[in-house]
Amino acid sequence: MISGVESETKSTMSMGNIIRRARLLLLMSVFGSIVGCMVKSQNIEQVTPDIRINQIGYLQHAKKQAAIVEPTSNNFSLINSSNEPVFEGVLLETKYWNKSGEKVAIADFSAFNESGTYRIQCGETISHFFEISHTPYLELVKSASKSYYYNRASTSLDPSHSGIYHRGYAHPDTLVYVHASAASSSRPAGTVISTPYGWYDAGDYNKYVVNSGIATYTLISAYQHNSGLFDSLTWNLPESDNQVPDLLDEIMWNVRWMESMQDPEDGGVYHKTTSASFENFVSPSEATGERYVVAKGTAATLDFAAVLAKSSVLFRATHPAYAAQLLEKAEKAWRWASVNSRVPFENPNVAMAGHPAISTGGYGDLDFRDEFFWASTELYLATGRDIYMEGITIDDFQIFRVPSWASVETLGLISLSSARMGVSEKLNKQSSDQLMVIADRLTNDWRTAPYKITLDEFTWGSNSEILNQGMVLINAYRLFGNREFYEAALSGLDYVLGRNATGYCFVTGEGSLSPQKVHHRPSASDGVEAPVPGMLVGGPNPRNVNDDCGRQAYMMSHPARCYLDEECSYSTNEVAINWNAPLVYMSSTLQATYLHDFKL
Ligand code: 9MR
Ligand code: 9MR
Repeated sequence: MISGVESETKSTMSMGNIIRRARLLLLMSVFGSIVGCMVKSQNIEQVTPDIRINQIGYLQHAKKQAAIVEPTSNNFSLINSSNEPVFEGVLLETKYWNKSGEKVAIADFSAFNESGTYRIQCGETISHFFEISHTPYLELVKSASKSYYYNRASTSLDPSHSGIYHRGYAHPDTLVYVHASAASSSRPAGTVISTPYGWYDAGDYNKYVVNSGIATYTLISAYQHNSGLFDSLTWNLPESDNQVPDLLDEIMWNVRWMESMQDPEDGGVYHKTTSASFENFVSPSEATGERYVVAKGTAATLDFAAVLAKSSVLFRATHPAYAAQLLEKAEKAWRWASVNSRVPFENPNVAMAGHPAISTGGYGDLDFRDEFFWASTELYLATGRDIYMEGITIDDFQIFRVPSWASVETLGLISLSSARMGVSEKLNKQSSDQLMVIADRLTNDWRTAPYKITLDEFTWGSNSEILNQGMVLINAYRLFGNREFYEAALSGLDYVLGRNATGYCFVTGEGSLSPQKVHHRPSASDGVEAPVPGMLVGGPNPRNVNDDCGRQAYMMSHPARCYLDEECSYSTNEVAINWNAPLVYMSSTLQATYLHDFKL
């Protein structure tokens, strides 16, 4: 048994894994000597990546499933850390998944609910170790949340809060030019403004309002839906001693930046703070290209309005004066958007008035109905003013979509359906029913899928898609109490943590096989082999691989396996704030809901 563990090379193991593994070996040797006389499992040949497990672990009294690829036996067993079988099961029907080109069978061990460290054996193969406990996701909640600290702009990271990931001061963003595309009479092209703080968007060093919108909303919701959990957690931030929960400190860091993106004169919001083009793979403090705010747009302005309105509700009780300012800014943004209701964003791709062309991320969108709906709901919930109700017409949407940066109407739906006060019974019911429609559809897909997951299409950031599906499902569970909604949501977490067609746990520093060469400039330039921990990579995405590592590098014929752990692979191996946010949301909500509803 131990030889299987040792066969894994150190170079594929992150620091966290090494420490965890060392602890486990110690535990096993102590435990092993006590129960050494018990019967041992026989014929275990090889640790296989083909038993796809949630590599972090499972909740003791919830659904527990692994996926076994091309199983060589119809039976499986659960083996404890003393190498004894503790549970035997029969695999569910083997199904072929055309998205991965694999035959897969589910091993369901939900009936086994004793805490401990286990592996799954099938035929002569065995999986890596995983945990079964009441709290397998607590550490994940913290590391996924802390990733935002590591991506902060306008700061240094000192070793006492960042350990080996410390870095020098970078991106003050106090000298930012109003780009010609954003010029107005009170702020002509070249005006210097200050837009400090915020998080780097992803593997790049730019800050985009649209993407900050959904990311910040999702973190705020994580807090609002699980405040008890977050009030008890801390992850060593510089602000950890200030009596404010760490997640709220982190959210404030970004909201401060968002505030600075509004033109105080007219209320319009610039699309992004950016360098003219993507910087090289250098450390933050070496990425010193001039910074600009670029063109105002309807999507950025409405997303800003939604997030600031929601933040004002969040901070109303503890920071009333600040909350009032946020609401004023949100309403002012709304007024700008009401007049400028169709201003799309597009990169200014030619030099203008002595300013360079801009080629960084687009986050462009042409349809603003969803942004209007979202902003109206948040403004209505924050103010109670009927004028915002006029924009709330649930019937306008034929279909509410799983949220993404470009599709935000369902964020409003979640806010409306979870509001305890200030929403009419009719609106509350209408919005809950719409969530139920999406949840039913996802649950149907989940029931029949070979991997028992809700994802079947792989677009850029597919890992966030399955987690955003989960966010809808868990909210439907919160409203209707249908246990299958919880289980389908949980399968999304299982998926990103390893029960998927690549065998990767897609969160850096977690699990037995996790991404090492992420497309993340700070990780690439810090001289530390392991990437910054707690980051979710984009995941399989067959559509956009052309320009990065070349098509031939990918398994193009199998979308669900079209993933590459290489630095060049921004189409599959980048990280982003809007992808990590649903990881924070899901890990915290699934964990807290479990402790509240299922723990016996
Ligand atoms: O590093 C950039 C990444 O953050 C973006 O998501 C991606 C797509 O817009 O672009 C990356 O930058 C690449 C650029 O588009 C083309 N030249 C190589 C750059 C770094 O790999
Ligand atoms: O997540 C974005 C994806 O939906 C788009 O298809 C893609 C190309 O425009 O851009 C992605 O966002 C990137 C952004 O433009 C720049 N920072 C990195 C983001 C993640 O790759």
